[in-house]
Amino acid sequence: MALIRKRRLTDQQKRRIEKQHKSRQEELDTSNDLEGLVVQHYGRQLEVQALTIPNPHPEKPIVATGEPEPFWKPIELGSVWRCHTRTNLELLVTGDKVKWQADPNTGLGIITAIHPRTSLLTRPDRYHKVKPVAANVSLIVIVFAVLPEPAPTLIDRYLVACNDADIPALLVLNKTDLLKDDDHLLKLVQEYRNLGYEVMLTQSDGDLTELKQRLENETVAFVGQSGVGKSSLINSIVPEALQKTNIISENSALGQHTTTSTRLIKIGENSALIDSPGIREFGLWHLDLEKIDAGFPEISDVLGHCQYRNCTHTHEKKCALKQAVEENKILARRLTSYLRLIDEITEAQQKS
Ligand SMILES: Nc1nc2c(ncn2[C@@H]2O[C@H](COP(=O)(O)OP(=O)(O)O)[C@@H](O)[C@H]2O)c(=O)[nH]1
Ligand SMILES: [Mg+2]
Ligand SMILES: [Zn+2]
Repeated sequence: MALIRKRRLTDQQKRRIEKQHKSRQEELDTSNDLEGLVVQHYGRQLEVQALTIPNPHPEKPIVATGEPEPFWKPIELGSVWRCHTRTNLELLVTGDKVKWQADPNTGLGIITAIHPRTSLLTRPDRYHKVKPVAANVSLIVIVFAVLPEPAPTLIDRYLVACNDADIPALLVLNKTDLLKDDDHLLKLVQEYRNLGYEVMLTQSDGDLTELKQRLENETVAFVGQSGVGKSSLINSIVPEALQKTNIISENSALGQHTTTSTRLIKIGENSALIDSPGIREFGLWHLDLEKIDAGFPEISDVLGHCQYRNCTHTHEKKCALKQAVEENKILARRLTSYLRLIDEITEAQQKS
């Protein structure tokens, strides 16, 4: 008995000492690490952009005259490096801010640590596991357009997803060149503004100064139905991004994607755009029932005030939500949206 206890203690001590040793080692190893930004990831392959450079910079090996020049990649600000990660790190994604080390002799880097994330966009993989897609997105631009005619339920759905990801949303009505005077869409714009959402009106080849200013200091993701002009807008804002526009037979229609990578594109000095097929599908993934309520703040305010606790807000005579609609406190359209989303999710849950 005593023996066992003694051995257990020793094991524990050993582990503790090892742990202390390891963390001290890591501290030592990482004290000269560089700061970096993950600008692209394909599965476990990562590309990191150097945000700082070592001081002093490692010196290029000198070779005797006549000898071939060895490989050498200087560590420059903004240079992009293919990197591995330390095995103890969680799965990293585009947008992650990291600590890393560069090896000029190989042109490869190793990521040693990850900085805390301010946000994380995820999506289910084909095995229904949650996969991270992009980190540190600070603004989601929901693009809709005069044509194709927007489905307000879809916009509401995006808003629910943004709220769930805890990322502010900016609504952008694009293709305003196609707006008619007195267009019903202007009413829709006003409705969202009344609900407290930020809405901008744009035309892809028009003056985008206001939008560009709004994107300053943000890491942005553009979402929205196909054909609304996301790629066109992105091309106008960051011509370097070179988005393909208007390819109707885009592979995604067949459930495939031309690329599975998620990349980060700088917009000027302090802003960035993160783009990937996964992000384009943002908001269309499965949502949880309890997240719907939170995405409709004006409805959440009234929920719980119905006569019946299990009120379906449809046929009941004394329903607080329906009453709020009659009193113009809630838009009938928003209640319809809300109930449709609830229905959809309840149905999906019954199936699985
Ligand atoms: N009239 C008009 N057409 C636009 C505008 N922006 C984009 N388009 C057109 O709408 C179509 C779809 O644009 P695209 O950028 O590919 O949309 P995405 O699917 O959201 O990326 C293309 O034919 C564009 O030329 C705009 O502001 N006004
Ligand atoms: Mg596009
Ligand atoms: Zn009710």
